[in-house]
Amino acid sequence: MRDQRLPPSSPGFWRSPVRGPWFTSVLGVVLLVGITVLFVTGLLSYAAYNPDLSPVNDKTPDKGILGFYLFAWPTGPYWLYRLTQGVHVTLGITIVPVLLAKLWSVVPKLFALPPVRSLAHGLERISLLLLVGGALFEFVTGVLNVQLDYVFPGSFYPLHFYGAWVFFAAFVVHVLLRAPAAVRNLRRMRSGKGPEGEAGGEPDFPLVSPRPAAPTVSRRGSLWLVGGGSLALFVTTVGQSFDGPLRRTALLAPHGFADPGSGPGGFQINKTAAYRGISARERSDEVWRLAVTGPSGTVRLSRAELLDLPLHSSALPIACVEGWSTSDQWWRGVRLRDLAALVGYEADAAPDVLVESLQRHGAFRSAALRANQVRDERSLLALDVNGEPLTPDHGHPARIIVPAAPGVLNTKWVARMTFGDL
Ligand SMILES: Nc1nc2c(c(=O)[nH]1)N[C@H]1C(S)=C(S)[C@@H](COP(=O)(O)O)O[C@H]1N2
Ligand SMILES: [Mo]
Repeated sequence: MRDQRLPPSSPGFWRSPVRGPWFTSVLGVVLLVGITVLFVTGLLSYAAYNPDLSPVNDKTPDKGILGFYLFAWPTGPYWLYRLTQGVHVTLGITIVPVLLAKLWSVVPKLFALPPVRSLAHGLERISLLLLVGGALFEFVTGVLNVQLDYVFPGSFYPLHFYGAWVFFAAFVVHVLLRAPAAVRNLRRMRSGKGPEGEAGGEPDFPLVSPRPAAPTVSRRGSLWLVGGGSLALFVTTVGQSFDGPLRRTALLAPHGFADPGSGPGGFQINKTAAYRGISARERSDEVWRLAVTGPSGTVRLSRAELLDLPLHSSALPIACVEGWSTSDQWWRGVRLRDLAALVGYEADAAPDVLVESLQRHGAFRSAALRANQVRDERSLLALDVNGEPLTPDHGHPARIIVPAAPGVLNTKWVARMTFGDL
C-alpha cells in the first residue's frame, strides 16, 4: 500500500490507514512492560550462572561495571530458575509480533528528511538506531540460541549480555522521551477525544497517512492480529515448561523434544551420552571411580561405595537456559556437603566446588558451584532418579543436582570434584 510516485521521505508515500498514534502507543506500552521484564529476568539469569566463580562459569571476564549487580544466586525457592528463565524465554518469543508491529508502525519516520534537524534531534536519532539495532540483536541472538542449540556456545553469553545493556540504555532514553505522549494518547482515546493532533504528538513525521488507502482491516482488527500472532507463539512455546502431554504442544521448542521415553528416566534430555562421547566402558562399575579432592587429600569412590554412604532424596526440576524445564523429579544420592566432609571440611563450612565430567569435548564439561549451593541439604551427587539408577543419558554413574540452579550447573557423568581454592 504505497504510492510509488512519491519518495519514501514524503508522508504521502505511506498509505496504510492502520498507522497512527493510537496503534503505536498501544504496542509501545505493551513493549514497555514486556521488555522491562525481559531485561530483569535476563540479568537474573547471568547472576544464576555464578559469574564470580572465575574462570569456570564466568564467560564475561570483561564485564566490568556492567556486572556491578551480580550476587550469590540463592538455592530457594527451588523452582526459582525454572520460573525466571521460563518467563524470559517464553515472553521473549511471545512478544516478537508486538516488536515487529511496533517497528512497522513507525518505519516511515526512518525516511524523514532532513535526517538531522538539530543537536537534540540528532541525539534522539542515534538513540533510536541503538534501540532498533539493539532490539533486533537481542531477539535474534536469543531466538537463535534457543532454537539452534547454542549456535555460539561461549560467545553467546557476552554478546547477549553486552547487547542487553546497550539496548536497555537506549530503551530507557526512548521511554523517557516518548512515554508521556503515548500515555496521553491512550487517555484521549479512552475519553473519546481522538489522538493528539500532529503538532502535539508527532512533531517530526506524521504517523497518520495524509492520503490513506481504503482500509482492509480496522486498527482494532490489526491489534487483534498482532495479539493473535503472540497468542499462537505462546501456546506453541509454553508447553516446554511442563512434562507429559503438554510438552508435545511445544511445537516451537528446540531440539530434543523427541519423546524421552517413559519410566523413571522418561523426562527431557538435553545432550545424550552418545552425543557427548561417553562410552559404556568408562561408565562401568569396573572402570569408573569418583575422585574427590580437598585439604585432606583425594578420595576415590566406586558407585557401590557411594551407595554405601548416607543417601538422601530431593524432589527437584531441571531448568535449562533455553527456557525448557521439567517438573520435579525424585533424585537420590549423596549430599554435596557430606562429600566435602569426606575430604576435610565441616559440612556447614563447605566451600565452593569444581565439578568435572568424564566428557572430553564440547561445552559443559565442568562447572563450579558456590558454597551456598554445596551446603544446601537438597544438593546431591545423584545416583538414582525416580527410584531407578540414573540412565546413561541422565548422567549415569553420577550427576549433580542443585536447587534453583540453571540446568547447566547440573553436571552429568561426574568424574572429579575439587573442593575449595577456586
Ligand atoms: N557433562 C555434561 N553435563 C551437562 C550437560 C552436558 O552437555 N554435559 N548439559 C547441561 C545442560 S545445558 C542441562 S540443561 C542439563 C540437562 O540435563 P538432562 O539432560 O538430564 O535433562 O544437563 C547439564 N549437564
Ligand atoms: Mo541447558
